[in-house]
Amino acid sequence: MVEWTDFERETIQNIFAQMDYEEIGPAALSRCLVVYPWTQRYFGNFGNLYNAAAIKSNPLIAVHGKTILHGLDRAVKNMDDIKTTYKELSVLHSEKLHVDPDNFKLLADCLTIVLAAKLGSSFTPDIQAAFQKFMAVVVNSLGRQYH
Ligand code: HNI
Repeated sequence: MVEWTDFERETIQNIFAQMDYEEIGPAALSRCLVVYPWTQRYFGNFGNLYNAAAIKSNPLIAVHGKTILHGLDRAVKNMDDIKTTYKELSVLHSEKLHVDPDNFKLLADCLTIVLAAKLGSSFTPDIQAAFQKFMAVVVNSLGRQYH
């Protein structure tokens, strides 16, 4: 069971309350597909992923970037039991989508970088620490149903 300080809880709630999902979700997912090109293999039915410009302007990638953030919302609303919250999503990524769980960490890192660029100097080390702790729990929970 993960313990959260008041500061960590407030930080996570604030970050997601202020986040523009339309901007950040697509930016994080497309960055992941560009920086770690092997992650493109799971999106073979998403059309043109030929280069960075194609990925950034791909409407299906944009929609899916938002879907991922809405998926993270569930963890924000259930910070005390992220493991159970993600049980089904973990099974889906493992058994149906066959997504290598190492990729969750790559996406989490891309999201952190996109946020840092967006928030600038207000993304302090303390805030980054809280955010990365949250994403580490998400990544761990999404990887729970793999065997
Ligand atoms: Ni992921 C579908 C959440 C990481 C590949 N993913 C989903 C859905 C949610 C979701 C929510 C929609 C489920 C449904 O339809 O019921 N994914 C998340 C979250 C993370 C994540 C919260 C990590 C933070 N997914 C990843 C990664 C990959 C990935 C890293 C591959 C590199 N996900 C997929 C694919 C689908 C998917 C592929 C199905 C997409 C589709 O529409 O066909």
